[in-house]
Amino acid sequence: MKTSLKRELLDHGATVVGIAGLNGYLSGEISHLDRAVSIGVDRRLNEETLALLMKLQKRVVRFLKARGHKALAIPPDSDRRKDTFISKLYSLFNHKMAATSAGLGWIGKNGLLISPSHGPRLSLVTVLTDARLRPDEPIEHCLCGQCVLCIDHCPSRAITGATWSRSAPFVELVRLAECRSHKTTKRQTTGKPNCGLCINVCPYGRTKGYQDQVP
Ligand code: B12
Ligand code: SF4
Ligand code: SF4
Repeated sequence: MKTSLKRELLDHGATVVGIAGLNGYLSGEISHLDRAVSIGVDRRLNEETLALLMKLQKRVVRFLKARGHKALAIPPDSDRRKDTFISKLYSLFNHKMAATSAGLGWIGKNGLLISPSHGPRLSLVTVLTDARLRPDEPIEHCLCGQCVLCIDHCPSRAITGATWSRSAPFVELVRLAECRSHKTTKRQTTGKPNCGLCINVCPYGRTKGYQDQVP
């Protein structure tokens, strides 16, 4: 079942797919759905990408429900969905946590999921399920090494330089208030809310010429 689900998603636009085992890590309301299908696409999170991610989620939900399992799709822009009863559950879940647990990458110094092949350039989405899919191997440690490019380039000096590991996942990596306020100022001055310099400078997953900067 796992192989055919992954194949179907990769054939329809997913860049990477992993299965996470989240037993013991979920809040009570969703703890019965302790497997996660974590999906990444190598595109920035714009309207088109949101549509693709949600189409992929629908495929997963159809696939699992047709085999008698429960499935809960957490939308990619979970913080912007506040209109339905089910949306109360979204804030209980974090796509990066599913992705590290599914072996798709680690959390970099920039606070983002870093995939060895695509760096921080993946937009993520998750479907939780009770199907007994065999989990992939989680990633345990940050592989940023001595690199400090994102720290040096962050315009709001929001990146602290701390290092993530699965055993200490909630260290303060990014001072989110600083990041958020930089983006608000940017929206006021340029009309565009996003910054993403910490994505652009990361050597992981950059096109050739930049590969030799990988620490
Ligand atoms: C809210 C939010 C923001 C807020 C942050 C506020 C906050 N308190 O987190 C703001 C507006 C600042 C923001 C900014 C950005 N965001 Co944002 N954001 C989110 C959102 C909606 C929720 C994040 C969340 O739950 N945070 C709660 C805190 C507690 O978790 P965290 O620190 O983020 O992550 C920790 C856990 O994952 C933990 N962890 C990891 N593995 C494991 C394993 C286990 C077992 C455990 C227990 C924990 C654990 O370690 C992480 C680091 O401490 C997610 C979508 C989602 N539902 O996941 C997108 C998301 C995280 N954002 C994303 C992006 C792209 C951005 C921006 C680049 C946007 C931009 N272009 O400017 C910036 C990047 C800033 C940065 N360097 O982090 C992407 C990240 C993709 C990636 N490759 O990582 C996401 C996943 C959206 C998506 N669907 O793709 N964001
Ligand atoms: S999105 Fe911009 S301001 Fe926020 S952490 Fe990344 S580089 Fe810094
Ligand atoms: S720029 Fe360097 S330190 Fe920052 S996330 Fe990428 S590899 Fe890690």
